[in-house]
Amino acid sequence: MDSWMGHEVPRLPGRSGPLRLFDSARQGVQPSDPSGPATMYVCGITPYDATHLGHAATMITFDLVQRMWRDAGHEVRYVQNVTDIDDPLLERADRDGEDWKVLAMRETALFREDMEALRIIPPAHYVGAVESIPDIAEKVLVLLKDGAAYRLEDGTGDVYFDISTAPRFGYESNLSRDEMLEIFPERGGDPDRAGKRDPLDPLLWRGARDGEPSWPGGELGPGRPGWHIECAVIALGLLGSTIQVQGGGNDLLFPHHECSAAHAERLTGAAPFAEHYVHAGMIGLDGEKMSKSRGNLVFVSRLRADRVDPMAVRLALLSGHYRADRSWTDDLLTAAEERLRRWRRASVAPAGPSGPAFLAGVRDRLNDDLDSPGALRLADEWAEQTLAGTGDDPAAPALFADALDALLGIRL
Ligand code: 5CA
Ligand code: ZN
Repeated sequence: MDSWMGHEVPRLPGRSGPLRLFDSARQGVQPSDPSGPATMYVCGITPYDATHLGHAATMITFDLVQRMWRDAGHEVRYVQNVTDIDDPLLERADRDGEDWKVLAMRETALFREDMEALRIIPPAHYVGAVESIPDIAEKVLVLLKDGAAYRLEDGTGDVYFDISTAPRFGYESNLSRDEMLEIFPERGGDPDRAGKRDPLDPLLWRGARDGEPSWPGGELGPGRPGWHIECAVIALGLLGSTIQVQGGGNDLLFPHHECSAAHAERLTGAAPFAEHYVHAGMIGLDGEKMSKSRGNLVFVSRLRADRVDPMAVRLALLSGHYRADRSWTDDLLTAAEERLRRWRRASVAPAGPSGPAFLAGVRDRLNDDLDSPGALRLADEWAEQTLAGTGDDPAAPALFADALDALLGIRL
């Protein structure tokens, strides 16, 4: 599948120190300083609706990871998926009497435009579930033959993963079994399905049903893939048996990332699947969770159509820490627009306080678990002093603009 267009990223003098990131599995901030290429897999959209500000915030978070790694001199290998076949997509297409393929193509195209407008550096590989089906079917068969998966005996052809064969199950989310049992059905799981060995066993392959799309699965029989195995197989195929960062919103902590890791680890024998499991907070609207049922989604494409500067949208989302669940408000956008105006004025001043000191400060803040609010405060201080006429570094305004562009993705 095609990714989107990238932008040129300014080169900055010197190099960043190692990036430190919170890892959900180890429940603490740990360095991410790989000796080889830095590898990252981010869980992308299920394209049944337009990109909302929650998706945007999550994509911006991992864009910062990529920017800081590059700034530290790492080669970055970044893969993102599109879940272009799954129950929610089929349900929406059914509801609207639309072909699911047309719906997926349209929303994915819109997502690409939104990502470009927000200056998200594109992944090297942007991969759909549908195009990955032969690989997924092959790996499900491996799990089946290996005794880590089983077929239900009800004639459906459905195949489940046996979590009792994953001794580390639970290490990624750090949830108790009771907590898992509570969350599982809320996030696509089917604990009550008759014939499963454990209520938490996740679906690997859904046998073909009348009226549902299906693909030949070879020895597996016709059907379509489960959700967690999709991400495990795409990541393993393009990035190797272990990766630096597995990313997504914190709604994916369990069961999605726990199950993906369990599948991958069983397939490769290498653990942990990801060195860091990184989770972005949920974005809500005016204090309420943004959700389709509440009808309170704010779409990036809507804001763009209303002529809102995408850089203001990006800046508004960066004004909160990525890990915090937080709310979008109109005031947040107004404040970001105001901030952008001040920064733009300061960036064309004849001189300002030391550029290298500003750059070092921003690098330090972002390397500290992506402290974007801290980085924004430093930029505010620098701009305030510059606009007040203090500071005598004539190269500082240009470096200020380059640093914001390269590290925060904010082009003035
Ligand atoms: N296709 C799957 C991942 S494999 C999926 O969760 N799709 S999604 O469209 O629901 O979400 C796309 C990405 O945005 C995921 O990383 C998800 O965790 C994140 N996300 C979804 N809603 C929000 C939100 N309200 N705030 C922040 N991030 C969100
Ligand atoms: Zn995923």
